[in-house]
Amino acid sequence: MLHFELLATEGLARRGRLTLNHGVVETPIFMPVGTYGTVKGVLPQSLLDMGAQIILGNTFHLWLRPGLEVIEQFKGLHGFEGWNRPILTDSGGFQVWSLGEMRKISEEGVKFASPVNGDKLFLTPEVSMQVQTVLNSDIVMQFDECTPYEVRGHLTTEKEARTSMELSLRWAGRCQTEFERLQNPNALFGIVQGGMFESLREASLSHLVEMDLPGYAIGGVSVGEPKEDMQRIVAHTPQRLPAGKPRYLMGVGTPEDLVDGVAAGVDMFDCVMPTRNARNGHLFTRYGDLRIRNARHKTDPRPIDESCTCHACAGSPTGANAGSPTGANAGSLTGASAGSLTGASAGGVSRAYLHHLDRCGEMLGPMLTSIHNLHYYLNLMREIREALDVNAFAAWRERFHADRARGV
Ligand code: PRF
Ligand code: ZN
Repeated sequence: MLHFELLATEGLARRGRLTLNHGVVETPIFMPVGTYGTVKGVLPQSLLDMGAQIILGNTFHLWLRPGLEVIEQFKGLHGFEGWNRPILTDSGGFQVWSLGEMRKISEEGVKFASPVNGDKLFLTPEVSMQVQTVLNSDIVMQFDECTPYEVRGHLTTEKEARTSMELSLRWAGRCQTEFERLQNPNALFGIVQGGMFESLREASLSHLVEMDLPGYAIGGVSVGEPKEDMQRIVAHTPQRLPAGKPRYLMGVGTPEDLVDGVAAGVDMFDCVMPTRNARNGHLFTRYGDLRIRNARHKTDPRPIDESCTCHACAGSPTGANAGSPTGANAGSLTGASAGSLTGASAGGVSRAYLHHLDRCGEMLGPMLTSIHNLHYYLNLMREIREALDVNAFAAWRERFHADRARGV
């Protein structure tokens, strides 16, 4: 089941509402990545607090561990991981592709050795649909081949990209047949491939559109190509997909990439960047990026981002501190926090403290920075939705770029 409603548009940008079996998703949306059935280091309650509406899971990883017998016992991924909102699962196509030399692709599917125990496994479009049916994810991705940008130093030729794209199209057909045979009650998305070639992208999408799937993704970008190539494909493809169906740009990207994607007509994004970068001390803020490992933060009493209302910056995801017009948040971080220790809620933490946690390898460090970065991404999308609601996205976008260039 999937229902998509367009609420407003501004240029190619769209404000929409997606209704799935486990709930409603306001678009444009960012989807936190929970590969193994966990958004690394972040409590499900924290995800709700920061406004996450839908999260990702991975067919490939969950098939290997814990395996279908375990997840079946919980009637799917929602019950297993304790998340009763929408979930999207990737098909495994991209993940087996990422195994590099360890796999062998044929018409039938992909043979590979399990990175967990070396078992020989065979992932096919049918198996991917069977696994995703057990996972009971709200959005099921087709099994595809992500066309590489280059292989061993040579750029993928148009002929190679066509062969790969056509294989993905045949696999899309097999996915649709199996998805229907299994009477999966959720929604199957097709994935546009075609490498860096606009003509191939158009051929791919026109075949997928003929299949009349409930939603479409743009795959095969952010695979090591120069930024200009990604921007060229993102500017080309979304607008050519059916207006009445959701559009999902897979595995992208930086905050700037998301804003450009929305401007090009994309509704949904996922990326490991906010969580992976958080674990490496790379933090996103309204005024640019910050490296918490840098020695200059050693004694800095300020929060990561003074305008942020996350658990790490404000102590309260609802912004009870930061929202205060008297600036009580800044005060609480520079010493006035003694008062908050007597109260019921914790205040935010300083850059100095996060720098210290990182230095000591304390697990609270990546937990807090992951919350902050995800909050930043989700809040970015919330601001975009609010701007689109009042036809002010273009103005919002200019301010976004000016703020990001200001520096922290
Ligand atoms: N295909 C699938 N998953 C993906 C991609 C793809 O092309 C990408 C490309 N950026 C990320 N995740 N199935
Ligand atoms: Zn924050």
